[in-house]
Order: sequence, then structure tokens, then C-alpha cells
Amino acid sequence: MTLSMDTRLVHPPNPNGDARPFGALTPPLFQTSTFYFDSAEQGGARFAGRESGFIYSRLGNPTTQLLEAAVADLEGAEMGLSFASGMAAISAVLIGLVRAGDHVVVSRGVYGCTYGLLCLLQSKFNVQFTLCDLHDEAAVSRAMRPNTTVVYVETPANPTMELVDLEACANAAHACGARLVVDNTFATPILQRPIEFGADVVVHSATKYLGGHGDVILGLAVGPKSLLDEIRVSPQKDIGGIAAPFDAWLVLRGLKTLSLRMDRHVASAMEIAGRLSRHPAVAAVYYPGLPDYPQRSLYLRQMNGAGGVMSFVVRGGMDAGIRFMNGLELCTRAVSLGETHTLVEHPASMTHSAVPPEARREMGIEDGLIRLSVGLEDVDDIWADLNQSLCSLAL
Ligand code: LCS
Repeated sequence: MTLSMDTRLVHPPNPNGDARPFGALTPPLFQTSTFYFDSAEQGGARFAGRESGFIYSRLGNPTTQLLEAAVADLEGAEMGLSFASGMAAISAVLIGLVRAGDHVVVSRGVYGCTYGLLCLLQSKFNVQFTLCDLHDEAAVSRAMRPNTTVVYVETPANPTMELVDLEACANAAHACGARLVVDNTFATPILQRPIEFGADVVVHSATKYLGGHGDVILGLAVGPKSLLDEIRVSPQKDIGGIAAPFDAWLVLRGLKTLSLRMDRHVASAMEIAGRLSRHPAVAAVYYPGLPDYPQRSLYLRQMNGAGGVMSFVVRGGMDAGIRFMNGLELCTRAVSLGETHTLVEHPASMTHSAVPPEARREMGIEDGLIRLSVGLEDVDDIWADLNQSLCSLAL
């Protein structure tokens, strides 16, 4: 029977026949470091790969394996791996795919720590990278070099909400023998499935929507078994940034309501984006769901909804941005996104304050730019708080 995405969220695949002892409907938490062998021969057979079964939780655990299979299924991938954080997933994937002397094409506007990781790979291991505006296939092809082995893309981008054309990136990457890696954290597989557009590997910070409740840090990578096995046997096992079983269990629980939560995040974000764009204290709103969004046709081709995150610019620059943040009473001043609470951050005074103003503007981060992750509170309560703080700017 072919099951729809909503049903598969509640009935994820079960790769371990024995993962639900006693008929427990909710998968148990296997909070164990190690697994015993009945005999030396059995231990030997497991290490040699002649017998399936668990050995040690850094090499695999029934709870983390359930989560890996669930997210691989949602993204349409063969295999998944879970990690201690989104950054642990991204670093294992990049370290697994590149060698010294390789070049990586990167969409501009990637998450700051991803940029930091690329700088580290460049300075210590001679893996070059270039940040590019990958708006169409010709632009991606122009960015490719003979030694490009990976195209790395985040779409929508954080915090500018710029989109990257996934199909164009896949075509240009594959024409040069490179792989396309996509960070699908903002959209989730509910709103965008990069593998259907040709991506090879999809990574997630499950800290955000997949977990959804703001109580866990975890990362995932999904893709073809041939590639993921390479990542499993070295960067994952030997660097060791694996997901904890309890964290995986929390994300498994979060997944059951992912589709419901995304529906509410998207509906509330659409409403808020519309109201913000009509507010006199707001100079611009960046949200792919708005009818006048500049990349409207790409949005309609690639996404089933615009997500719960947007950014907007308050009139009055840095000072207005800081005053707006301090005027909030319900919405929470915090980084992160994709959880039950509405979270608001001001990149120029917070996450990007160390970036020189000129460089910030080049990244599309104006001084009055505010990033808003719309939570699950009543949309009118969220709006009332944003509106009162915006209105107080004029006083
Ligand atoms: N990818 C994206 C798109 C992200 O936004 C983040 C974290 C990561 C990867 C890294 O995931 P983590 O290791 O934290 O699980 N983004 C954050 C943000 O925008 N504010 O705080 C964290």
C-alpha cells in the first residue's frame, strides 16, 4: 500500500523487526552504550559484517536507526544517518565528500557556522570554496571549476529567504561529476524534497522543525546508500559526532506532528507577512509566500509552502532594530527557529554583529533586518505583540 506523507509520519518504517518489544506502540528508548555478544564468534561475525546486529552505540543504535529510516523515507532517500547536531551532520558530509585540492561551490547566504566550517576546511585542508548567486543553471555552470566536487546549497537562505534553483544546481553539478548537497532545514520534507529535483545528499538541523519543540539539538543526513555508507564508516564513526538515543527519541516523537505543525507555521507566517508588508514602520518583508516575492515562479515550482520563517526591515536602521526587539512582550528574543515559541532575532546586533557593516550589507543583512520564526501561538496574539512594538517605534 502506498501511504501518504501524513500517514508515514505516524507510521514510520521499522528497520529493526525487534525494536518494539512487548508490543509497545511507541518505540522504546535504547539508552545503552554497548550490546553484548552471546559468544566470541558472534562478536567476531558482527565486526566482520557477517551477522547483522548492534555492537556499540557510536556504530549504531536501534533508536537512532529508527529516526534515520524515518527521515530517509520522508525525503525519498535510501539511507539516513543521525548526528549530535546539524553542524555535526554537515561537517561529516563535507569531510566525507571532499579531498585536499577540491573546490566547493556554495550558495551565498549559508548559515554562519557552515561558512565557518568551509573556512576551516580551506585554511587547514586546502579545500577551496566560492560563495555564488546560484539563480539559474548558467550561473551554477559558470561557478564550476575542473576540481569542483560538491555544490552546497541552502534554500531558503538564512536570514534573507533567497531561493536557489535546485534542479539547475543538480544539472550543473552532475554535468561536471560533482554532487549536490542541500540543507533542507528551513523547508522540511513537508514543503520541499530536494532529492526529487536531483540532490544527492540532504542535511537537516533537526533542532528546528523536525524536533519542533525546542528541547533537542540533533542533525541528519540522508542520501544514497553508497555515499552514506562511506560517511558512516569514517567521518561518523571516527569523528564520532553521533546523535544520542534520547535526542533521537525526542525527534521521533516530534515527527509525528510535523505536518500539522508545518500547516500552522505556514498559515500564521502567511498572515503575519501580509500584515507586516502593510505596516508603515516596515520598509520590506522577505517571505517567499508573498504574491510579489521576486522569485515567485521558482517558489511555486520547488516548494509546497513558504515555511514559518521570514525577515523584515524596520524603518530607522540599527537603533530601530534594537528598540523593536526590546519592545516585544510575548515573542521571544532568541536565536534558533522552527519551534513552538515565536522567536525573534536582530542579526545586525546579535548573530552578525561581528561582521563589518559593509560585509553585512553585501550579504543582504540591513541594519534594521529582523528575523522572525513564527511559532504555534494564536496568530492574533503574535501580531498584537509585533504591532505594539512596531507602533512604539514612531513615538
Ligand atoms: N543549517 C541551518 C539552515 C541552520 O539554521 C542551522 C542552525 C544549522 C544548520 C546548524 O544546526 P545545529 O547544529 O544548530 O543543529 N541555525 C541557527 C540559527 O539560525 N540560529 O541559531 C541556530
